Amino acid sequence: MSDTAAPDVPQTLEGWFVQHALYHVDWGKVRALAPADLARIGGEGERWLQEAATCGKGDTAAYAVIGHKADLMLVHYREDIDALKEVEHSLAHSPLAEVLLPATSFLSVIEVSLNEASAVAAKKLAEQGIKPTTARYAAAFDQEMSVQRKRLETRLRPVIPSARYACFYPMSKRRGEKNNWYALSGDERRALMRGHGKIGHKHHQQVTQVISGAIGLDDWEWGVTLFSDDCLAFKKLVHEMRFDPASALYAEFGPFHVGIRGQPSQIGQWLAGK
Ligand code: 76R
Repeated sequence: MSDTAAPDVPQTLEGWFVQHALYHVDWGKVRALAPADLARIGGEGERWLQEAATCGKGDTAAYAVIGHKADLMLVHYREDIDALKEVEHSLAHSPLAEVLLPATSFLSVIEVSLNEASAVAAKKLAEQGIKPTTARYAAAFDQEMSVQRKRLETRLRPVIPSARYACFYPMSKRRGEKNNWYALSGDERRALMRGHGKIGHKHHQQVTQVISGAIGLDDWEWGVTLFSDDCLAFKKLVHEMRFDPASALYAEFGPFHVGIRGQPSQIGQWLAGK
């Protein structure tokens, strides 16, 4: 399929499919377990998590979530939706699931916007006098996009950053009567995203962000996952962005979840309250 059909729809590249899966731990049940059963579930939990994290194509990380919205957040990066279903299903059938209750989940796919790159490519082709409706234009445009894909491969299929803390929230762009992101022109959206990127870039030493697109996949339009060794950096970054027009006028936010990264070997101890 050609990438040239609708010039004002931002071009995007997609990488890993992502599931944020949040669970409550049934602590009453955990406390009532015989020590041998607790050890068995902890050991199997470690094995399951280790296997999920080393699946070959993708990654899995576990976070102990602060607060009552959930206790455990699993973040899965996988090649396709089928592989996400597989990891979800294998957990449902593992001993660890005996003490877990589903809280919520979010399905998305890692996305890098080519909004800037595609505008530059379109301009370049226009300057060469290549008309947008021609096959030559489609071929040249697709060629440019495949160059971008190679350049961006490590951002599209990353390993989950090893930072101690993660902050996950879903968001959408506003479609209000007055402020409607989708009614803006491409140039207006690009200008706003440039301002957004500039603010984001000021924080890039402290925070790694992974943006995943969920339009057509889940109830919000994007998943935002921030990773940092300093959880105050989440507050500073998100606070500053609230004043930026891209967020101040056009962003709607879902629930925030903050968690502390745990290694597979820690899950047994964690369940045991250590
Ligand atoms: O791809 C890039 O890194 C270039 C610039 C960029 C884009 C295109 C960028 C930079 N973002 C982009 C797209 Mn972002 N981002 C968010 C949030 O809380 C809020 O107010 C909003 C949630 C944060 C915290 C954040 C951080 N970004 C997007 C999109 C897709 C929109 C679209 O395509 O229409 C969303 C929904 C979104 C939301 N962004 C950055 C950051 C940070 C820290 C950066 C700088 C990255 C760096 O320079 O290393």
